[in-house]
Amino acid sequence: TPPIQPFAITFGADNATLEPQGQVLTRRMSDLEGLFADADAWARAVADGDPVVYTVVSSPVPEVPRELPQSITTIQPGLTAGEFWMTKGHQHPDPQGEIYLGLAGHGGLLLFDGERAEWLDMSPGVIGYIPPGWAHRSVNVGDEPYKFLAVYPGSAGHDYGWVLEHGMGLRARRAADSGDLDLVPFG
Ligand code: M6P
Ligand code: ZN
Repeated sequence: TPPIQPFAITFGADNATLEPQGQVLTRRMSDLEGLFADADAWARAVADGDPVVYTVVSSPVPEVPRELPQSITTIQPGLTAGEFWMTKGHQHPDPQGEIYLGLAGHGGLLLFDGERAEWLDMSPGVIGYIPPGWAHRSVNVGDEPYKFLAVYPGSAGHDYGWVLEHGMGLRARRAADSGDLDLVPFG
């Protein structure tokens, strides 16, 4: 493939699209097996229409060494047995940093290095920094779609097995009484 030439990205009016655009990834509830605390509630949601939980629209920059790919992720609002809808979460097999920029809605960036968990509140205009070696998951804690731009090294990669094995340290739940965000120990 020819080298990527310099180009500018234009956000769509609703911040949901990139122009020019590369791959679009759609993750449904069935793609999130083993991630929600309540496996029965997850299975019911899969059986009951298997909703789209999030989409990832990438720019044309490929995930190869030395390139700097970008993508916009849109997480739909939703709850599975009180747990806010979220991304799968991953580690970078080649530990490298990444930045997220909040574009719309209200979310959180959950970070876990295997011992410590951190939560960054994400709203439009906020940049969340993911240091090398920290697994990362995004969560929609609002009532509208949560959108963010990600920029990451093309050689970083995605290790999803790490999260299945180690968890993410915390879970983001909606408190039954107040409706507020409740961060609870992973279980
Ligand atoms: C962001 C970036 C992508 C990632 C996506 C969805 O856009 O971090 O690299 O793929 O979020 O997250 P996940 O891969 O954990 O499903
Ligand atoms: Zn990443």
